[in-house]
Amino acid sequence: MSDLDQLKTSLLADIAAAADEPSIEAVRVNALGKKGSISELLKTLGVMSPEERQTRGAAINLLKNEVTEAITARKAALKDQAIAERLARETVDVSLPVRSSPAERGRIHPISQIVDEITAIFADMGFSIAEGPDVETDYYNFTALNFPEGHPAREMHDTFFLQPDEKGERKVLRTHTSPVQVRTMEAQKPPIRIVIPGKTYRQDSDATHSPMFHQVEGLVIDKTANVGHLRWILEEFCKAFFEVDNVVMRFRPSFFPFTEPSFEVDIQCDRSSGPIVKFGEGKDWMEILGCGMVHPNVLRAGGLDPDEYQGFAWGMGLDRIAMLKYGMPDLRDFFNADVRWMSHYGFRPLDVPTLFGGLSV
Ligand code: 2U9
Repeated sequence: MSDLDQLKTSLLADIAAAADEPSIEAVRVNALGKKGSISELLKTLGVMSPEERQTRGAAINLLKNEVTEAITARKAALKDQAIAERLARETVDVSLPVRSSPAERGRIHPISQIVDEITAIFADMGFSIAEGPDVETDYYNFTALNFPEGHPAREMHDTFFLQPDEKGERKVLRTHTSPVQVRTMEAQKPPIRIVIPGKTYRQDSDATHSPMFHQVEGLVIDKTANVGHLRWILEEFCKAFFEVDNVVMRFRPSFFPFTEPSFEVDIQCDRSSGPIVKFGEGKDWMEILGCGMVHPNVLRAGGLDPDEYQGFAWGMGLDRIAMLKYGMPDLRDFFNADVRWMSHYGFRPLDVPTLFGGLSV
């Protein structure tokens, strides 16, 4: 057997034995690469006599073509084999449920949803949103709101007090969002039309009370604001919020230090069918908020002359309203950070409440 035949036999055996794409590439480099066995033979063509080149040169070229063809064919076969193996390995179970992305699984907390709904309603009536600090001075939380020093109304609020600071001043966690209205009156000239959603704090804890809870309050101040305007605004609010065409409201006289006269407002409803109360129908009454004309002392504390300006304000607890509207039985679940509760009661982030698109979809 000639040396060329021997080489051919050995290379064809290597080609047949190559079991994967990297192995066949190694065989190619050994034979046809820069220093490969066939490439070395081709280099000898230059020093051959013309006769020798015709016979041995032709034989070397033939060997090169045969080996190249064999490598190409084996490469293609190994590539097909690799694809077939990968397809067999990477099976996809199309019957599995589609895994939703975190953005789709995320939920808006019912309290945030209620705040968005209420601010959408009041923004539509021309109100702005105002905010203020959770840690307040005794002055803004009580004194400016006409709570006299040592008055029992201060005790009623079950206040959380902070340690006194270096000046001996004892700050509080605000017991209502009303300090924000006083701060706004000081900073802004009437007409004022604001709503204030926010966290509030009182020492109280059971199935319907949490030490941290949420309120939305509202304030209107100008030269002619009166109880008729207040009533219309609250009626429009209730119709939009409870998504009904009509509400029947009842104003009962009440007492708050910061308003005079003061009222508690009930709306007619139907409580006969379980935890979700129906509004705009029925024979029951439910208290939903308090309101009144701003007390002259409070106007003065805000830097306004009660002989020139007057106004009205209202306040409501959001947590109870959220429980009523969406049928959640226990307030404590609101703050347990349980994702199962959130995926049941939460709202989709892209379903932003608007008056034209619907508040709660
Ligand atoms: C200023 C003047 C007046 C806000 C008001 C109420 C009536 C009220 C309660 C409802 C349930 C608080 O969460 S709750 O316990 N609030 O009944 N709030 S009038 O009156 C103000 C506020 C600020 C300067």
